Amino acid sequence: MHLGLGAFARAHTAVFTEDAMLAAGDYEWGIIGVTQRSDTVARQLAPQDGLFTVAERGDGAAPARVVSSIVEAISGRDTPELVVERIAAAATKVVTLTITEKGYRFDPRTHTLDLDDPEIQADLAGQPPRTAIGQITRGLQQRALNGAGPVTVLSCDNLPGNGELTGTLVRGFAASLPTSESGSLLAWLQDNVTFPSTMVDRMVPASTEGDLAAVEQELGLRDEAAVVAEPFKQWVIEDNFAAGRPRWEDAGAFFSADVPAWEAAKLRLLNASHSMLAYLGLAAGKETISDAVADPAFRTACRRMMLEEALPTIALPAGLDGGQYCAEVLRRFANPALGHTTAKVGSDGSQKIGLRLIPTIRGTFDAGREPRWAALAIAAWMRHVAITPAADLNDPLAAGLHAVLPATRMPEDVVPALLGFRPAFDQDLAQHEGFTGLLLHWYRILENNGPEGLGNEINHG
Ligand code: CS2
Repeated sequence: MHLGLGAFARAHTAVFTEDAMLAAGDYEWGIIGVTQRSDTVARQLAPQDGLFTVAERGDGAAPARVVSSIVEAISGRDTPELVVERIAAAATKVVTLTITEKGYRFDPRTHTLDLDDPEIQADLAGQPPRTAIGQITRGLQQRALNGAGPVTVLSCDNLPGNGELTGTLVRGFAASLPTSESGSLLAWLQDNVTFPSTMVDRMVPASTEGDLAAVEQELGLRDEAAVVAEPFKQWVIEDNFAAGRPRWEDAGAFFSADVPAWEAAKLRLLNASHSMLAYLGLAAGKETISDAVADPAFRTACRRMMLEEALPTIALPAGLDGGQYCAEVLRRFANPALGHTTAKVGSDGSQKIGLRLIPTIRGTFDAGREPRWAALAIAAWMRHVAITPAADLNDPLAAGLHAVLPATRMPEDVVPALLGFRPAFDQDLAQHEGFTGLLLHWYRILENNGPEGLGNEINHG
């Protein structure tokens, strides 16, 4: 099963799974894909028997290929009962997830299930479950009743300790059910379900009409569900499976006991600088990440954030060369054929900045230095929030963010107001004078000096 059948899952999970089957000659596997918020992909894949194209873009791109590992595509929104039934089926051995940060419905400060979320409450009250955590837990509950045996739940989202977090959320849901149900379910989960952590990496933009037309040219077939992706892909997985799995290692996945370190490195180097380039790019009217990283000043800011602030505050996993990794990240961002938009990477900022940038900011302050560059990324996000009308801000917390914004939009008002937005910033950081000072410095430059002035300030910083 795969929950969250977006472009990323098709270009990553589905490709690794097909490659594993091909390499191992083990064709016993197939993916039941579940779309979460809309049924578009399920509708696109159904008449194509689940087949879709992956077209690589950039240096070293392989020819377009048709991927056949998805055997069924269903809409979690329209047929939640079917999702529960499939998770509960004995044939299901692994449930993978790419539901994005906001799909987990967790409280970012406590890393526990957000029991105030109305959809979680409705799922707990017994409606056909609409949230991913509700679907998984109800599916596991049914699985226990069916006696369908152990299963692995494998989060593939950009979250630190994604396996442990998913386990906590599922157990949190189970524990909030009536006691007549929760006790036995919690015991069953303990004995039958594992939640390994993973680090996933591949840049996969949303497919455009132009991408579909190019694929049609290449294949001679119209594919409504085609995806484009960079040639690079990586998957690091903790080997803790309850009930068998495809031999993903034969497809190039790497099994490691050190997934948290891989995940921290990826989040704080790649994803943090991705977000930084997105908000700097948006401020300067640049449409894509490759346009943003082509700006020498933005590239400098990004590189210095990684090398001077993020790297010194991360414990790298064995085998990862930090300097090389950063250079490789910048090279991948520069891929002009990918068309990864700053708007897309800049979406859901409230869910991302805390995971990607705040650990670097804390670590740098703790080491007695100023996180100048990471603060620039946060200031650029703040300004993006402040100048984008709430209705256009692509963020699940857009209304809440706009509710705290002052009417004046003066930097000295906006910065403290957004720092007071508790889902994003803890109180100690919000009251940190040094941090406020850095944010105000950059915010004023963004506001008053324009992209050129910003460039000058970066170059002289
Ligand atoms: C990006 C990621 O949209 C975003 O926030 O930073 O989706 C990024 O492209 C992937 O994590 C790359 O593996």
